[in-house]
Amino acid sequence: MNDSPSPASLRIDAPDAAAIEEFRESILAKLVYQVGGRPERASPRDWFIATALAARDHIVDDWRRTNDQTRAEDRKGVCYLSMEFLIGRLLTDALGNLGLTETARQALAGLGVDLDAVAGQEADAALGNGGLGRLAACFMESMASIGVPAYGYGIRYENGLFRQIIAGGLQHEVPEDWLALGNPWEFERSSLVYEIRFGGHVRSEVSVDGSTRMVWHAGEIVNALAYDTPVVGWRGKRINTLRLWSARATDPLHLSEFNRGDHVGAQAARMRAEAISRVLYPGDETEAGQELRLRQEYFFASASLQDIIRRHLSRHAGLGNLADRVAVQLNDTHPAIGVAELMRLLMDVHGMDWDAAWAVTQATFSYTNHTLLPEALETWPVPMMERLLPRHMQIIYLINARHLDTARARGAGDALLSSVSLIDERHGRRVRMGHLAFVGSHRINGVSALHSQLMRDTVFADLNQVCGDRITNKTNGITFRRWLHRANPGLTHLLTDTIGPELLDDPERLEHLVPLAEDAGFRQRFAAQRRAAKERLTGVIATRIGLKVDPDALFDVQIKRIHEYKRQLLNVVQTVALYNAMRARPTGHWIPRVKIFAGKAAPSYHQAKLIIRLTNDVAATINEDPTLRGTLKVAFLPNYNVSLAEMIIPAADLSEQISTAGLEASGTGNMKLALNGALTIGTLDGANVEIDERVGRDNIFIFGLTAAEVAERKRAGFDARLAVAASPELRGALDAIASGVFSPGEPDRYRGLVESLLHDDRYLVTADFDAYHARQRDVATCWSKPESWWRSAVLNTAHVSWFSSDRTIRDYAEDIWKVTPR
Ligand code: 26V
Repeated sequence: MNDSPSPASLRIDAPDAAAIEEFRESILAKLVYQVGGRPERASPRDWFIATALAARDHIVDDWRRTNDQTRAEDRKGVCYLSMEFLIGRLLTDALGNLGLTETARQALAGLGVDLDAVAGQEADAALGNGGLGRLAACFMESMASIGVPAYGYGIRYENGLFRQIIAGGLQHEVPEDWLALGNPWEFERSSLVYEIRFGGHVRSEVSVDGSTRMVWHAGEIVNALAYDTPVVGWRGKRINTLRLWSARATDPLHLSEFNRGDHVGAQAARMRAEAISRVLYPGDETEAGQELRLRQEYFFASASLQDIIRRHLSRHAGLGNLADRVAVQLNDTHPAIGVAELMRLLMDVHGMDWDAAWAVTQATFSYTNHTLLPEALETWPVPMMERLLPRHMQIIYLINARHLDTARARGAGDALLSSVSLIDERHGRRVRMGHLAFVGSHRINGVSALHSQLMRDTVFADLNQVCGDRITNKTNGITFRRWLHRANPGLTHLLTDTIGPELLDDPERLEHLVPLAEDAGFRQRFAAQRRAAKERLTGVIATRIGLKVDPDALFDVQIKRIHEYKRQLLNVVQTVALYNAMRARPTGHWIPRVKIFAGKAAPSYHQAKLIIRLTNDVAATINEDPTLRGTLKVAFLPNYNVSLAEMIIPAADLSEQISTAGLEASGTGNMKLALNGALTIGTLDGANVEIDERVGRDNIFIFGLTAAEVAERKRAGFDARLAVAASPELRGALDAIASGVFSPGEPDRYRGLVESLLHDDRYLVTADFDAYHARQRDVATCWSKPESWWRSAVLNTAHVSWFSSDRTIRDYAEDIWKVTPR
């Protein structure tokens, strides 16, 4: 796991000898008394645990101080409910934000230990699939950094996202046992336990005061146990809490069964209960519909809301003012059942009447949508809901009845009513979780300007009309601490040396780089940083897949989940077209290029897995072809995760953001790559549109159909065969793939893939091919003029400060949460 080739850390912390000595003593004490090791025999893993525990000591006091202060001042706080937090490694993050990196480096050096090697020992916490989970992690860091009191609430999965192994070109999934060697960052809160109920039935019962209440007699109870991880803000400003729930059986062992000799049966209930937090669902944007997934969603939504209510009641007499003290953000529909759960808690447990409870609920929640893909919009079968959550189903019916009354009063007819109903009656009765989140929230947001507009125009048009304009845009952002300062310390040094260390606190200063784009000396220093990062990545490529690549070649990078709409296939087909052209004219002027791919496919997503296989097959053929003399190489790097992203991004020259327009909600990798000075080749989709506006058309390679044109093509009926017939290069590439040039042992391996492209090109790969191929030629031309390439690269870094997640969070704080950062 030690694969962190990062160079020297940022010199923002100038430690004195005493601090270094103190930290060294602390590490040694942790090693001896907590790890139980000895310095002369300690493994790198032992040193990691000892260092993390020493760093943790620096956090704990500030953590308590932050919490005490927020409570004393009774500040409003944010609760960010998310099924996923893709946080990655924490040691360098914590040390960096505490200003302790140099202290730790020198403390360890004195013990003959290298900090980077130690940091490389940490398991990557992959409690998320992709963009949505990583956004939650960036938001947590930004909230702590700009001073927003916040709790992140989620699930402590025992197994995070699977580890991807590529064998014979195929993806294999292996469980990721990230907790196996211990997790020094988490604190088990054994006193924070909530009961989560499932099943059973509901009865209305008369209480002693004569009032009637609905009482839910559950069939099954599971405990939720809290684990807290501190989230350290920049310069230690605030320390917030990431609170993750772990499922525990209420009755771990049926002793009578055990004593009767049924040792397995005696543990069955426990296995069933604890399965809830066993594993992260690995499909992003694919409909799961699995009962276990619904159990996970309710489990964490309920535990989180019970915790929020308990914390509120520890300081307030009632729940009527809940929304004044806390804003609850729903990260996609995954926690949307929380709308019904909060209603249940307010009414059935705390005795509020419907109208008061509904007012509190709507004022408390807001909802972020992250995708408009129909297959990713969650719905649950009504019978499953009735069986698992009978009281919630009643509440959802009541919410729906009132919601439809309002719509009718505003003049809605039958068609509109069935479109805005919380129940989809079209294919079996199903609860629409997006609708539930929408009506239960006072604000609904999309994650880029285009995406928010498409929400208004398409999927949520009717609801937005009936509910009064509630949709707002909050374009995503990324934390610059992780994605620039830590991932690319070399470039960061160059920037702070040139425009001053204030940059670390004020990213808008990046604009001061604009005149430097005209300075040949600066461009050269900028390019030298890239060259060093590429040199390091070259080493990683060699050790991981045994491929030798030239660090002077153009590094052309597409790193993200493998999905048809993201169009890795377009990139691979273009690679084949380029290969054909190179072989046809071996003496032509070809710039050396390395196509780098990385990403995981959902285990059940066969088409995505086939695309991985094709990429590896194409790579194997191209990388072995002597006629190319090394000018083109293709690398598929296995097991893409946060740590691998941190190594690839500083080394990328070209950033591939080529989704079918209208389908990528935002993208955040696009921001990370542009910030590190990569030029984007992309469609006008998601946040690419806003990147384009900021960096300017001269510094980005835009191509392809717009979202409106895509909609029009689909409406008119698009025939891929005509597009292929009109493009000899596309035809040549598809013929090569279909006829087995890249799969000689099984010539028909990709025939079906190509056939399906010709018959139903849903993502318009063939429609955009020529424009993409032409733009790639422009890329090559630009690359061969270093002056213009590096001018554009500098201007990319200069113009993207707006994509800091600090800006995004300030926007949520002001417009949605009504909290004041400080
Ligand atoms: C859906 C499902 C369905 C059930 C199985 C598990 C599962 C897991 C995740 C999802 C939704 C994924 C949505 C998502 O990741 N959207 C991405 O969000 C990013 C942050 O806003 C954004 O940059 C990407 O464009 C968007 O695709």
